[in-house]
Amino acid sequence: MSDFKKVAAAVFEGDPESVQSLTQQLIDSGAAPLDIVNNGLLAGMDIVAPKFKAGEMFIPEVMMSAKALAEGMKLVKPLLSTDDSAGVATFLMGTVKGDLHDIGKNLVVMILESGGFNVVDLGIDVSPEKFVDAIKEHRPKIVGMCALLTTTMMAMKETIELITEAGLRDNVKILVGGAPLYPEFAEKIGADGYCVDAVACKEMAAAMVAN
Ligand code: B12
Repeated sequence: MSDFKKVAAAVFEGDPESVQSLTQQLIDSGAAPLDIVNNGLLAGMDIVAPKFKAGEMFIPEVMMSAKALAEGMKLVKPLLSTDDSAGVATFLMGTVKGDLHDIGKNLVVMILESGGFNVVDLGIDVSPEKFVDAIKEHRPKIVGMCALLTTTMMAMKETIELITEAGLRDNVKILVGGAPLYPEFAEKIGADGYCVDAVACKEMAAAMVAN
């Protein structure tokens, strides 16, 4: 089994200690941080997802996998090269109301920070009101919203409507993401963009602040 596959297997098994030591071994052997994320840590979640869907894994086990993945991410985070191309642009991020998924959001935050963004992470289950208050407080250039459930996707629309009602829509660009989303949905709810993954988000956000 390759070293990346061993990390993936340890994530799937929900074994934080093994994820830590195997990730450290990969780092010590000179593996690129993003390869460790994509081919090791996230590859582990790719094993979890279909098993959860098929009812072969249950919530506590998935939570253990998420915890194991987070341990690996902690080691990789400081190694992601940082550049300051985004200047000090603030990116406000949150998982929308009713939604507790944060693995993908946390990854996007990590990659944005490595791209020089000052990220204010509001966490999970963020109400439209909280997004609006945070825009007033932090004056971000970009607001990012994450949803993983088809039932919470509409909270993004609600949030954009409240941002508009508060007179703040012209002050911010809005990016949306999460597994069930697609570009036409982003357009339909009035977002400025959809990104399929964390690296695409960093690139789109950097282009937005450059203009
Ligand atoms: C892990 C997981 C959980 C964990 C979450 C742990 C955590 N801390 O996040 C737990 C066990 C808690 C959980 C709970 C539930 N889950 Co769940 N979960 C998943 C699972 C297996 C993996 C999600 C994940 O982390 N993927 C890995 C990350 C890296 O991918 P990602 O999130 O898509 O993020 C990437 C991109 O989308 C993008 N991106 C993400 N966010 C953003 C934001 C912006 C701004 C941008 C630009 C881009 C971007 O970049 C990321 C990195 O590249 C998915 C299966 C799946 N296929 O997605 C189900 C899944 C999302 N869950 C599902 C369900 C049903 C639930 C529950 C309702 C189960 C239940 N019966 O209680 C609850 C809901 C809880 C709630 N209210 O939110 C369903 C949703 C079905 C649907 N159509 O809505 C799925 C699809 C599983 C399935 N049935 O197939 N879940």
